[in-house]
Amino acid sequence: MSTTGKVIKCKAAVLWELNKPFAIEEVEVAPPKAHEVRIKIVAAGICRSDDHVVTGNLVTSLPVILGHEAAGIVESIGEGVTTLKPGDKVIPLFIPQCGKCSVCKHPEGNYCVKNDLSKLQGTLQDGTRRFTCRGKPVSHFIGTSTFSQYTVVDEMSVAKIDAASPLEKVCLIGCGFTTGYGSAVKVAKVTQGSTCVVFGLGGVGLSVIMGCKAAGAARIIGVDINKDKFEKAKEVGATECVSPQDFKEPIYKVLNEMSGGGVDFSFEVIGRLDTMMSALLCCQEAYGVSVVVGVPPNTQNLSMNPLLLLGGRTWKGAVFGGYKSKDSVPKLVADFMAKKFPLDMLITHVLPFEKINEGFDLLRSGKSIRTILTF
Ligand code: COD
Ligand code: ZN
Ligand code: ZN
Repeated sequence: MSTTGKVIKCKAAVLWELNKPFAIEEVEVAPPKAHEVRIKIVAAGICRSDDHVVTGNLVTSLPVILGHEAAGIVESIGEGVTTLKPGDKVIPLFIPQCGKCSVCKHPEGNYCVKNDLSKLQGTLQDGTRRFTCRGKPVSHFIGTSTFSQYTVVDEMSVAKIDAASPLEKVCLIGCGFTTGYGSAVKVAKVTQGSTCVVFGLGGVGLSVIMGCKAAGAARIIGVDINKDKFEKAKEVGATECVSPQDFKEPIYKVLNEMSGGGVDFSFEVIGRLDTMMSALLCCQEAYGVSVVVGVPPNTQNLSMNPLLLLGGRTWKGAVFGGYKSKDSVPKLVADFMAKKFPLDMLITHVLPFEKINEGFDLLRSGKSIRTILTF
């Protein structure tokens, strides 16, 4: 029996209160309106930013269905949808690509003005919600809400991908992998033979390393206070790894010495102000490029001496690896299918969706790189 045009009752992980476990609830998912798509989620990764909502560091209205790194299959489409049809394999996009705004029209910009990351309104583009639980409307999260068996997204927030792609792996292209890899190849534009430093060796940091390697970097130095992270970092391409705790001198000085005067490219993939400054200081003062990938909790500010930039350093940042989402995700999936980069090494745990709280415990204890929930 077709579900097209009908409300679907299914299971979703609902966050009712901050710092509380998710409740697996029966929710009602309304059919897609015009220019919207309803998706059956097949696999979803757990990302640090989801946890930032649970802890209150990212503020959105509750109750909410989190999750933004996933892959699934189109169940039905609303009026006027032209880029997708039922049965298509897809990846939801937490940064949309409307194709019409000044950012979408700019050759380099990817932070489409229709994004909900800067506002966290908790609705789809028309300002309303498609989820209901226990008679109450439930908020969306950055236009995706993938911790649900079914979700509704705007057409500008979903990309069609290769029908042969393994959804339980390519879901990582929906956030973690792309954020890291693009920060190296697209945002920093790492060059052949260069020296790179990556602060933070979580899933995103490892993806930065993969990008540096793909771009032909000669040296890739991993920095982390947890030495358990070094082995995997070397597996994906780090040529050496250091812990700041092993040195008396500040880590930027150690890195300046190691590189003979400053590195070509540095990346902050932790989300801390002190390591953002270390990353800036360790790159060469005349031509070094430092990329901010992590976001610190709350609205912390950094004060810096502008002289640090006057010599010619570049300090930049981007979300989603600077990629225009709807255009780039299908290409990245094709690159994965062509074995241009691995994703398996980022996946440390696979759990049934119902065990989502266990997955978050693994993230918080530092035991997992990425946990994939299967539906
Ligand atoms: N010095 C060195 N290493 C450290 C330090 C420190 N002081 N503190 C922590 N670390 C290490 C940890 O041991 C860990 O290995 C690593 O840093 C961080 O890894 P994870 O696993 O916590 O994080 P990731 O790799 O999953 O993600 C990191 C981000 C910084 C990218 C992420 O948390 C973030 O800030 N995202 C926001 C940016 C964004 O694009 N958001 C959009 C949707 S996600
Ligand atoms: Zn994420
Ligand atoms: Zn746009």
